This record gives sequence, C-alpha cells and structure tokens, in this order.
Amino acid sequence: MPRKIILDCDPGHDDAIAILLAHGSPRIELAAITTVHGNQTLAKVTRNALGVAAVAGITGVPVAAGCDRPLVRAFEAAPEIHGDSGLDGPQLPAPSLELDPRHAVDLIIDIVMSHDPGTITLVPTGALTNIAMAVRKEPRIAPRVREVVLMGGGVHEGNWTPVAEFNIKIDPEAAHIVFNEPWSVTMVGLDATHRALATDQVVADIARLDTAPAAFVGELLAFFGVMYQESQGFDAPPVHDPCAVAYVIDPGVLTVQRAPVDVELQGALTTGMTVADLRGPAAEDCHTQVATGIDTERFWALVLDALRRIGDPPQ
Ligand SMILES: [Ca+2]
Repeated sequence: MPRKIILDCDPGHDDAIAILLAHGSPRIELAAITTVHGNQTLAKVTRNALGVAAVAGITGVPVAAGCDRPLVRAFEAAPEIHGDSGLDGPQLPAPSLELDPRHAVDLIIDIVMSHDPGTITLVPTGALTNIAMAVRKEPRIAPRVREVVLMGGGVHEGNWTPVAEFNIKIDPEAAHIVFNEPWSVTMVGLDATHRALATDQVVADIARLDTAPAAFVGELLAFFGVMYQESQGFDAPPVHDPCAVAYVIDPGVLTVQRAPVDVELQGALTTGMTVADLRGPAAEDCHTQVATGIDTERFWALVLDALRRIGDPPQ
C-alpha cells in the first residue's frame, strides 16, 4: 500500500525535486500539494508548484495555496538561494492543473478528516504556517495524522543564522505549534540534508536518464549549485526537501534519534533554533525524533528510480 502524503511546500529548487520524488515513487500517493510563503511569495511558489506538476505529468492531485505570511513575523524570502522567481534556472511550462479553490489549510483539514485515522502523513518542506493553522483550526487532525515528517531545523547546524534553519527561522511560532502538538514528528534537519549533496556524479547520473523531467532537474541543480557556492561556499548543493519524502518511502535512508525538540522564540542570537535534547534516552512518551545522518547512496537511488519511472510524461 502506498503511503498517502500531503506535500506542503514552497518551490523552491529542492521542493521541486521533492515533488518529483513523491510523484515518481510507487511507495507514495500524493493526496495533495499545498503551498506556503517561504522561498518566494505565495503567488510565485504556487505558480512554481503548478509548473513542476506539469513537468512531472501530475494529474488528479489537488494543488492549493495557503498562507502568504508567517503567523507573527514579517514575510522573508530567500532570493539569494532560489532567485527572483523562487525557481530560477529552467523554463517553467504552463500549468496543466487548475489551482484548487480551497485554502490549503482547509484542504489539509478536509483530507485528514475524510480519511481513516493513521492514513495521512504530512510532509512540510517549507515554513510550518499552514500546518500550524490547520491544527489550530481543527485540533482533531492531530490524533488522525499518521505522522509529520518535516524538512526543517537542525540539531547542530544552521543555515539562515549560525544556529537556525530557514523554514523554522522564518516562522518560529508556527514551528513551535507543530513540535508541541501530540502527533509524531520527525525533524529532517540540516544534520542530514547538508549531506544530501548533488555532486557531479549525481548530476551525471540524472542527465543519463535523458528525459525532459531529468533535464529539468539538471537545470535546477545547475542554478542551485551556483547559488549555494556563492552564498554558502558549498562545492555541491545540498538538496534538502526530498530527504523528508525519502524517509517516508524508506525510513532506512536516515539515521534518527528520539529526542524532545522545542523551538527558540526569544533568543537574542538564537531565534528559530531547534533545541533537541540528545542527552539521554528519551522518555517513553516522547513524540519527536530528529535525523542525525543520511545514507546518501540509498537516497540518490530513490531519486533516480523515481525519475526513471516518471520517464517522459505526455505534455
Ligand atoms: Ca522548501
């Protein structure tokens, strides 16, 4: 049985690859793609999500736009990583799907409440605003969701500040809500994703697939590589978001450790830091775990397999 997920994202180069991985994997059924402010404005990332859906040949999956700003703080984008469009590099095709008229928060609630308990997994790969709003509006989703597997945070690493990761830093109050609800949360943070590097070898393996979606990924990675080199000194770009999808497909991809996690909201230097307590065995009722490592070969094999299965969808 494929796992049903709602991918809540802000495409975003790595979000785009996460969409392709989810769509191409036989172990995942996309119940919805929802968008949230983040890498760029809500309008831009929503347009990008629809364009990526067209590249992937996705049909019959609702795509809905959500919150256009954080719960408390001012909107903050990441053009230095993702460019002015949020997905600079490749040419985006015209959307083939129409945007669902529902607000993403309502779509998330509708899907979780209309499915059997324990069947829907939430995979947020952007700011946690939509997820926080959904669980505040309809608290009954918390015990019904199978688990939340989010890309964000880090135990020992930051990227937007020395100690905070972008998705958490831009809406720490939303992250605080999500980490403190009684659902199972896996934090796929920078300790794992900074090792999911699109090396020259990976780029060559993807190019060899010789399909339009693979070429699209190649163009994404070319732009992403330059931006990561210039802004953060990486020799190869870290591809964060698909790591969360990969964990749903095959939990063995990541090394995880059960640990309480909370989010710093008032730090003079540390706002948005995910504070994980790894000091000892976690309590029985600890509902959060953090990724501490990744099997990169296994991860890239999943991405390549998904792209191979997608092939060249009819346009
Ligand atoms: Ca993202």
